[in-house]
Amino acid sequence: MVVNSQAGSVVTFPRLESSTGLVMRPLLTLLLLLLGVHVSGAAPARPNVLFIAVDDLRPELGCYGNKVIKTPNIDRLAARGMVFNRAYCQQAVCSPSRTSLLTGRRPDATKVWDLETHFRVALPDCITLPQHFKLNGYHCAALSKIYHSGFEDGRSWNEPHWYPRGRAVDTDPVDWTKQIVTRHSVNVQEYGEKAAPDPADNDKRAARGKSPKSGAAFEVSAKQDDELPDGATAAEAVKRLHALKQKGQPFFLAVGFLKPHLPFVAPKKYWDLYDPDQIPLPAIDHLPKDCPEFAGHKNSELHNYPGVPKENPIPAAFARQLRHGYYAAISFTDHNIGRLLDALDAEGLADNTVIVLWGDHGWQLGDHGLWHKHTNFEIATRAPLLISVPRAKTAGQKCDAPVEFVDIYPTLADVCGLAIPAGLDGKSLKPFIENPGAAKQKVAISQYPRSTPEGPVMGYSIRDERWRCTFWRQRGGTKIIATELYDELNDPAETVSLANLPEHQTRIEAFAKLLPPVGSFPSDGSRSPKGSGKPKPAAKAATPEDEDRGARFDRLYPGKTKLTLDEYLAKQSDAEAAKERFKKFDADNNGSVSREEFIRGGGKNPNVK
Ligand SMILES: [Ca+2]
Repeated sequence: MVVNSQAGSVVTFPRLESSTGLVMRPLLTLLLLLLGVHVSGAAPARPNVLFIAVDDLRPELGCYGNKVIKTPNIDRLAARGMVFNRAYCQQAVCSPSRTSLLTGRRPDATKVWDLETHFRVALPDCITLPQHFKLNGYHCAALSKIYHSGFEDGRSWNEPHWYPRGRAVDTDPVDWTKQIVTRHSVNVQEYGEKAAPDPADNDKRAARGKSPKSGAAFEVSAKQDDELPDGATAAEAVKRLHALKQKGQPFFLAVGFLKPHLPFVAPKKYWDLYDPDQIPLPAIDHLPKDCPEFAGHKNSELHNYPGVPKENPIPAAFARQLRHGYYAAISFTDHNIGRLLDALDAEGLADNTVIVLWGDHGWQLGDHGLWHKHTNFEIATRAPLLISVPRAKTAGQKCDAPVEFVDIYPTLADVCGLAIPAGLDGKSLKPFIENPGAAKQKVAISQYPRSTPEGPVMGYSIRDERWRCTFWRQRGGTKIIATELYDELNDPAETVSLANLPEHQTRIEAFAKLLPPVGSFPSDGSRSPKGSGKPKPAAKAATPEDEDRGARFDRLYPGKTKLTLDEYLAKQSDAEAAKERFKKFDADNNGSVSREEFIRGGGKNPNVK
């Protein structure tokens, strides 16, 4: 239905408050006619959504100006959509970022700042982005990594959440604390024999109570595309698109690709696309001048892969191999994305499908001497965001406004004509899709927790069009223990923090006014979309920080009475800080942490007033 399309409007789909809105449409049309509003043509079907999540992809893409990388398929998606040049995740690590995007709420609302917490602990009745589409009559399905693995959400989908390793994993739609696993026949493994972990070694580790070792950090794979998890996912997605076309119902298909996340495993042909000497090196290989040491980290995620040199910085020759692997893995993913675009064309779905592609956060490839994510720097927080809306007049353009991943939920609802639920933390980007030069008012805010000598802090990093200002604030308090300021125009590599210079104090004060007030974010589900749920039972609304530490120990480490360091780290996202905590907890210094030590060592959480 097109109702007096406004100048510059991209596309207007029927706005339905809920599936019951279908019943209302003839009445609404009659009302509009009586009011003299022009109603033209039959209502087109609501657009489908193809939602593509890429793990650990930084904007190292042709359409973002990289001249070496080969990403022809993502570039052709860019040519039919809007490229958001300054899109920022809310926290540069998988689960907090994905959870925030999929719930439309910041990490301070989801209470997911780590890799151990399900968002339904804090927001039991939250209506997720796909769930909102499901409630509006869409058929919703997920392939491979969408939520962080192990934190799936059965209420989001109409069918089991499929993974390429022989399983579908979901939570029970009624009781989200129950996991449901079903088997299917597509089961591919990542490594070839040489790079795979040694099963005998892992048996020995298991006997000592240690977690299994990973395979190598990279592999030039002898396998064919579809013998690797992402190739199998692309093949499944092509089949699903065909089936969804036959179904004739609007769909929301979420397809996750695991690469370029470590390990960098890609078929040889993608490695062969690059001469490693042509791949650019980081502009700076150490932390910025005048930046606090704890803003960085010790590259633990990378060091956990066998064969990676133990020292920092990573030796140049090995770093070059890793960068080569990252590029190969991106080109492999690009090829898989191309298969989805081809399938949309082949099925005749392209003209009625909104496509969004996002990487869950940025990635450091030795920049600042750092690898992987887990920081508040520009290169870890900035991630690709491409949105293609059929018939958009702005196709192929780029938008420089700072935007946030919490904006994706309201944007997709908006461009598909669904109501935008109350309580979301982001804003629809439709004005920018209609006009990339639209008035910009907002900043993007990312965050990352750290342990410091002065206690736990949350680093809030605020980005406007020119500057990045990061405040490290006490958890649950108001004290700022460190501030960083970067001029992204004149120093895009963030080589020096300007926060100590007197001429920038007024600017820093202005940024400080944008900090989330202490305790401003709700800790329960009270900001769930209106009418979506009942009052929360107190037990489930409690956050892990509110939990009794004994209960937390039992939840995280069921059946255990004491923990080795490896066992402890397996459930902690911030390895460096966690190692320090482990030492602190281990009061009798015997190399293990008992349940009692865990309870005593944690002390009172500063977030609990
Ligand atoms: Ca990730």
